[in-house]
Amino acid sequence: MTSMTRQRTLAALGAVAVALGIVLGAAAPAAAHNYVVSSTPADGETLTEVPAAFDITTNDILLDLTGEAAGFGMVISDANGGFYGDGCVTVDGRSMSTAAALGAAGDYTLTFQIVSADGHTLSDTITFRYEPAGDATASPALASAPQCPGSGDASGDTTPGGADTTADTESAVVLTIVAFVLAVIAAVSAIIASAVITRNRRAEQTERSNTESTSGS
Ligand SMILES: [Cu+2]
Repeated sequence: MTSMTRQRTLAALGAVAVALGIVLGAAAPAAAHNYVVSSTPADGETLTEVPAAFDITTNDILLDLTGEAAGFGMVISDANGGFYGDGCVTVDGRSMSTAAALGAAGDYTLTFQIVSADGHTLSDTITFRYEPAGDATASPALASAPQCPGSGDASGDTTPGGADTTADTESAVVLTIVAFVLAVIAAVSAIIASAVITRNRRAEQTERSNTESTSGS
């Protein structure tokens, strides 16, 4: 009977451990940076035609809090410092895209910035070659990186630094909420565990006294 009680206690503690594990396990991926799982073009790829769009897909949801792609950007440049495209990006779930445009054949760089699911801003580059077959129409190079029309906000601050500060604040808020939720779960788990142990101890004592009184009579 005692071993049965112990098993019940262990089962209860196990359930608490599993519940905590699920919560921590769910929180862990959310706290990691997103990473790129695919892109058009792929890093090092040679394009023979201009694709419908340039896009980046990551492993997790992109954090587009304003719905206006704040903190997101894609810049296409050639080896001579010329820029292409309209500077506008669309964020949709795990992906970000921009209308594709390229000039003459040559080496290009796609520089991008995203806001991770955890609120951190990440940027990286993808290099690729463009070797159009036949007489493809080349878009004219722009002297500076294009700004998406209508993307300028009230502060006018679209620099990566500005986006970074906002992202860090958002990240701190998210981490605080996660820490609070974990603390509440830990407290509730401890209360449940101690209640189960106390109850089982009482049951054990009752069983023991019952056994004693039975054998005594
Ligand atoms: Cu991060």
